[in-house]
Amino acid sequence: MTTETPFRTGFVSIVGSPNVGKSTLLNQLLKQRLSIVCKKPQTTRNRILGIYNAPGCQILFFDTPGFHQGPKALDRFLTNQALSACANVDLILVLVESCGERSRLPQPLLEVVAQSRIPALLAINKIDLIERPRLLPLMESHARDFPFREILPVSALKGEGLDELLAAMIRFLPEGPQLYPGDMISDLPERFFAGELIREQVLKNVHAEIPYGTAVCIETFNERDDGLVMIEAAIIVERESHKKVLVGHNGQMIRRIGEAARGQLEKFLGTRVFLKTFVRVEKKWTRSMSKLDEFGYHEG
Ligand SMILES: Nc1nc2c(ncn2[C@@H]2O[C@H](COP(=O)(O)OP(=O)(O)OP(=O)(O)O)[C@@H](O)[C@H]2O)c(=O)[nH]1
Ligand SMILES: [Mg+2]
Repeated sequence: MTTETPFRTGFVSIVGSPNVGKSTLLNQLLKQRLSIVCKKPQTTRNRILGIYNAPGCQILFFDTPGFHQGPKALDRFLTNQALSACANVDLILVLVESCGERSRLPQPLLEVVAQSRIPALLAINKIDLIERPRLLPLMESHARDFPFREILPVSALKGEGLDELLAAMIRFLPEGPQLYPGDMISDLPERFFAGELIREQVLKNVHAEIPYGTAVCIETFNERDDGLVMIEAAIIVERESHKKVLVGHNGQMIRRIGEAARGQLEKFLGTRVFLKTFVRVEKKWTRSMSKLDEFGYHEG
């Protein structure tokens, strides 16, 4: 008689401080560039669902904004997104860095994790940046500070330790049927990812504090019969001076952003894309709840 291994399905939230590599990890696990990545903090803004499919299991991952507390409506929105991800999931994966300031455990976030009573694993990311002998003391110290079920060293960037991490996560998932079709990678619409890929190019090409006050609004998204996808996107900034920087001398900057974004969009959508971008000033939108809502940052 053979006993079949039951199918496991569950929700896993990836949480942690800004810039620790949450989105890089999600992309590596899914082998898809689903969530935008940047060396600057506060890149991810929405809770992004990424679906991992393998024989015998389906994991529904939430990538979340980095947990950080600040005064603006946008800061509060980002923090709420991170905190709400610590409820109604089967497992919480906390991510820290292997060295530097973000190797410390994010205490306020861990208090929420503790209250949730949801099992938590810790992944220590960016182990490619430290000497191996430093790893064990770090793992021991984190184990003393919080009752993580398991602590796993990984490098999301280099793909190290990910099989072990996946195996550990699967052990904590409940038995249950597959919830989404096996070829689906997210529940978010393509136009959401279009906006994100454009915002990623703004983050990469524009310096200083400007990207933090930037949102992207997809005004039209149409696929023509011949397969060409026509996209019109407004890049929203807070000030006229920021608009000047984004447009650049003779429109050079906005052209560079548009061309790079179009390339990424064509890869993501697997088809030709016509992209028109323009810059619009909306004063103090990061302080306004109604504007946040308008630009796609919905609570809940
Ligand atoms: N050396 C090294 N760098 C990494 C690793 N994982 C991520 N990074 C880099 O860390 C930076 C931040 O990565 P993200 O994935 O955007 O981090 P995040 O936690 O999603 O950041 P927010 O969305 O802003 O909270 C990027 O420059 C990544 O390339 C890693 O394992 N090793
Ligand atoms: Mg991110």
